[in-house]
Amino acid sequence: TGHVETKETTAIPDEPALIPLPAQVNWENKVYVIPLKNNICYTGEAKEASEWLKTLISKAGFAVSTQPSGDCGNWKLIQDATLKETLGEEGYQLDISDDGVLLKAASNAGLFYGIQTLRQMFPAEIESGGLNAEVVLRQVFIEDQPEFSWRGTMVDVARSFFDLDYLKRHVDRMTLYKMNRLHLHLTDDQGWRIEIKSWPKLAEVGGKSSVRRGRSGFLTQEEYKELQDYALQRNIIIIPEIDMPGHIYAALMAYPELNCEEYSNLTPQRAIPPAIFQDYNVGWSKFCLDKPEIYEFVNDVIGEMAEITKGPWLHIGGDEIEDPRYEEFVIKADSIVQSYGKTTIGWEEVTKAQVSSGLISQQWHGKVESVVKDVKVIHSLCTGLYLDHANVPGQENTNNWCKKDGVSLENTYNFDNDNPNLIGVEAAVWSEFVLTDEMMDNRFWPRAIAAAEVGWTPGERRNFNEFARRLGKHGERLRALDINFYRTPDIEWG
Ligand code: TNX
Repeated sequence: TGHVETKETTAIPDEPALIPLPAQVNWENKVYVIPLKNNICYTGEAKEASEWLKTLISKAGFAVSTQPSGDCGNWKLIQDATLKETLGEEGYQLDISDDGVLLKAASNAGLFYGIQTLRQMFPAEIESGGLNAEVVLRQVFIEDQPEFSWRGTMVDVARSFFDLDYLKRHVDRMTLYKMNRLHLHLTDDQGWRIEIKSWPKLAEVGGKSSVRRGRSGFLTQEEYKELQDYALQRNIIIIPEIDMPGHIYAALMAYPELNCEEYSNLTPQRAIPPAIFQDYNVGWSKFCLDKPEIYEFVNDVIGEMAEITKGPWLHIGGDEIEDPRYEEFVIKADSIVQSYGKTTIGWEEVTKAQVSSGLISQQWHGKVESVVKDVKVIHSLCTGLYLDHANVPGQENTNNWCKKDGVSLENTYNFDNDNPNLIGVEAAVWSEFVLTDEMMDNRFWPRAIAAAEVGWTPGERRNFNEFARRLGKHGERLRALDINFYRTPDIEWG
């Protein structure tokens, strides 16, 4: 490598712009100069973390070896479950001193997050490959853990399809900001995006359609599992959503017997069957809830999704539908989910029904008063977290029903939700108008970074202007990662 040994006087670098801001940070006016040869020593289950760290350090051009021992090395990784008491499930402690770097956590997740913090202390060029410059780390003591356990994004792959490659890239981007949940909106009127072996026409027929100008396709179960494992290695759990009993036309098109009437009466276009639905209206399609076959369908589909899903949650949708049998449906679907050992998530409407108390409600307009006491809540309120809305007033190809002027970076950042049952935040992008990878990037980034900080950093430490200053310094890194992020005007992008 082209590294040179330390000069006598090394300038102290500025405080790195860390996002999310750690719970507690003390910077020292000293540096640690990374030597040409490095040794990572690890204990407990930190082997995996040692590999992530090795990748990071070697990307910066240094030689690195790893060794399972607690008592050597200039980089020490300590995994110790008893640290859970002080650092929590996902927290970490990072100490950079004259002796080198010491990172401790109760879990692999905590170590992974500590490594993401370190990653942000390295020059942005490491994101695009090689780097050949002296790297000095500013000495620091950090003790950090997230305020919320749920720090997610939702990608609507149903209206317009986003494939395995894109979703892996999306996972990579989430890791840099310590996000840990990826919700896939897999089904809707315009398309069905996951292979179901017991009902093969769902993907065969429903996978071929999309919203107008959008992309079609579906994930095979093998691809879904590949994405899931890729995400899990990075501490991100996939939550699959099968939206029922409304938003279901793609399934009705594939299996007309799930309808009450001929679908020619059902599509807003009054098209001749089997027409595909490419339009934007919501809240018009539904299962025929009088038919017992519906529950065979639900049982089969939920059963297959439960089988291929490693995370504890299945999302049943449940949004935007009126039907006298709606509540009965939701209660039955919830118990089917539970019969497969999973926990149900639904859009907030599901809490109109007397569902199980363990269910998690995802709030999007905050209008439904739950009939279940103390139901846990994920915050996705459209006023701050519907990122299919415009970045600035007038941006093309955006939804605007929730906020005419769009959802600004500041709207995403300055949310306050003092609901004691809140478990976290999820930034959602619906894809009626989001038709390409570049457009999806532009909607998520940088607003999802604001959501990530809201989910992680304690409320009293958050300040929009100060966040905006740090965010600007991430411009170079986002470019190095080839993310087509929206260049928010008032940010000084470095
Ligand atoms: C509402 S919010 C929807 C989606 C649309 C979105 C467009 C919710 C649970 N459902 O079906 O895509 O608005 O912004």
